[in-house]
Amino acid sequence: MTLLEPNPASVDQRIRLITTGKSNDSTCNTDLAAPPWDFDSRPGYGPGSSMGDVIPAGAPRQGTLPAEYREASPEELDRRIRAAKEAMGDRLVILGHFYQRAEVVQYADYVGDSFQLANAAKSHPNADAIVFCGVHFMAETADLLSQPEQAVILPNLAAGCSMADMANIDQVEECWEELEAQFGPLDAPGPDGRVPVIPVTYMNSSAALKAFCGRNGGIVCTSSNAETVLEWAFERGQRVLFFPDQHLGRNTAKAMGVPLEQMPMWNPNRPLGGNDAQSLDDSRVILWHGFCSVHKRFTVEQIERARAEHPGVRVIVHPECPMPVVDAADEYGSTDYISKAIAAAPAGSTFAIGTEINLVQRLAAQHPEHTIFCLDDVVCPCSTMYRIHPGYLAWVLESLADPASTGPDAARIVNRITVPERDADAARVALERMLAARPPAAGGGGTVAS
Ligand code: CIZ
Repeated sequence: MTLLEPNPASVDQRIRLITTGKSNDSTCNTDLAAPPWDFDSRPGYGPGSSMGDVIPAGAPRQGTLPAEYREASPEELDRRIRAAKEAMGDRLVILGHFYQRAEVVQYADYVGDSFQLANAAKSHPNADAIVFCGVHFMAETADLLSQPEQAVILPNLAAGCSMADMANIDQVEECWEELEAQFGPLDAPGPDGRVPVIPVTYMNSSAALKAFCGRNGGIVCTSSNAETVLEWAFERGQRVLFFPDQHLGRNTAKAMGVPLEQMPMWNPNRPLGGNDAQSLDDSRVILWHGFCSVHKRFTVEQIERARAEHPGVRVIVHPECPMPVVDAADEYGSTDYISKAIAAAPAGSTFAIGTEINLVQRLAAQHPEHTIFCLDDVVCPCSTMYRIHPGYLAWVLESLADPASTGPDAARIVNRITVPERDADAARVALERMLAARPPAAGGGGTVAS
């Protein structure tokens, strides 16, 4: 990083230095210096890693943020957020995802990955409201695991997830029908006692897909427990349909010894997903054609450069990165794995990290005893996490703290996320199977075999 001013603590500040010419770094989009409400009325994921992804027609949009929040200074928003938080006391829990901007994370009662945060929500059954500073599927999971009377709030409804949007329920149901035509009844065990296909969805998916898995003998996984979950699935099924992230599915199955030839890709826009009947017959893991645009940015060349410039560097990447990047790294693992690996390292270690830049920059600030940098030197945060801004947080908190908001159904509560009843129970079944397979406490990840 070439800085003409001292290294700022937050990614937002860093982007501002770039756009005002005070840093020689680069960003993938200078619009990131603008507030997200500039994009609320425009279709698309907004600036950042997912800006090239196609947003589905029905994706939730955020209405206009009232002017008093758009026009407030950072100091005024800070005062109002703290006052509303204080007024709510124990009735409120604020959750901040690892990938969230520092300007928002500072108000969070808990900071973690999506599953840790959903569990944090569960551990506060008496709070009236849970404000999830993350993205839509995370708020849905918190709603599934919290009490029915608790309101889960997403400060900006446009904070979706482009990867989660790459598999929708209609496409997955069509795929299931095609697989049924291929393999016969999908709930009928073969001579070995296993059914033809077990559906596995990554946590980063809509509640409708989690419910699909719950109804069809399937399960949810996180990046921390994907291997345990695949083992669970292989005990019960001859093969797995894994959605939406092809990379997590491929990297995990490969580490378990599944040959690449037995992992065909399912493209929902093509008959039989673009496969022939034989390759589906021979398959062990059918990979959905989805990916994360944050992790797609990491390359083998970046790893080679980090090693050339920092001899002895430890390269850790997230399993949502493409396979060649995971193979070239020293280790791979979930956000929790990365955080714990850094915390456990001897002082003076150097880390090149392949995951979202807000987390990398926070880890660098929390661990001045190490040198920690993002593999990608272009500053390009997650587009959808970026949609949460202190202005939205102030708005949702003041709505909650308003005396008119006396319960979850009160008129002043804004941006409540509720999983429809038709999906909630089945989605919980798939989540409970995951918990029974083994809680994701180990952090996931591993060392890349040379
Ligand atoms: O589950 C999460 O929060 C994400 C997005 C990844 C991870 O590794 O924690």
